[in-house]
Amino acid sequence: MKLTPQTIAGLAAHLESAELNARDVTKITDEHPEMDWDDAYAIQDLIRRRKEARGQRTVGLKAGLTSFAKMKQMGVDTPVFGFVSDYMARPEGGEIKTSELIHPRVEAEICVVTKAPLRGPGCHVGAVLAAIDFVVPAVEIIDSRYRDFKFDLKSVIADNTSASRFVVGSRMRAVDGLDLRTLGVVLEKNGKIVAMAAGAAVLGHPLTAVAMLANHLGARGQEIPAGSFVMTGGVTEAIAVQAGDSVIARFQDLGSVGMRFV
Ligand code: 0L1
Ligand code: MG
Repeated sequence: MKLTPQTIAGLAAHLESAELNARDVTKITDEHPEMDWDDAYAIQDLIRRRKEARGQRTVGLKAGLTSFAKMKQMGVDTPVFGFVSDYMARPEGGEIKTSELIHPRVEAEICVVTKAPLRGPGCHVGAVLAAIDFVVPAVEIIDSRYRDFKFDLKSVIADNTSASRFVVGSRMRAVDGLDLRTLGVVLEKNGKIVAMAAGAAVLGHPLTAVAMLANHLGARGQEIPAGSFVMTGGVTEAIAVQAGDSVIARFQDLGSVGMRFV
């Protein structure tokens, strides 16, 4: 690691304050070009501990930048991992207040809930399939704290991978009845189709993202615990939204997930 514990604590406070006050900031590697990957995840871990110390529960794990469309959109080639907290959840069909956000974007995601722990190294799609309790659809609302979504990978990892809000659909399905690679997703904004893809857009198979997460955590002596909600990443590029917009993501076999931005 290249940053001191004091600098890491200062950057965690800086980024979390930007999130909670809906205020954008410049990417932190501008001031700290020496920051390495461990520093980036240490800042994210500290943001998580700050939230948990205030009583906010961590209710899920997320993989981001996993689809080819998103990697192209953001000009990167590696997935990133983060977490979601209880206060970020919004009900299906509910309202999302844009005054609490900086420049939200939506992405449709295939998600899973596990029934057995997953630990790398060596975790693969087969192990993930065996550990899945059920599959659910969701829409993630990302909101980079960085001005104009301009960042590099280390800065975005520190910023908890732009996690902001999420809406989970109400239909859960057993994984053995689904082909997650060919499962189609259509994303509509204000009644118009704005993006579409199949599950294979996420790293060839969305569960590859879960295996990569388990391997990432395993390298740090951690695991995906049984009962975890895991978001595998947007199947399409993220779509900008503003107050007045309605969004609905239609998932083949999994139902739809809708919300309004106010
Ligand atoms: O969930 C995601 O794919 C977001 C990853 C962070 C990059 C971004 O803000 O687009
Ligand atoms: Mg996402």
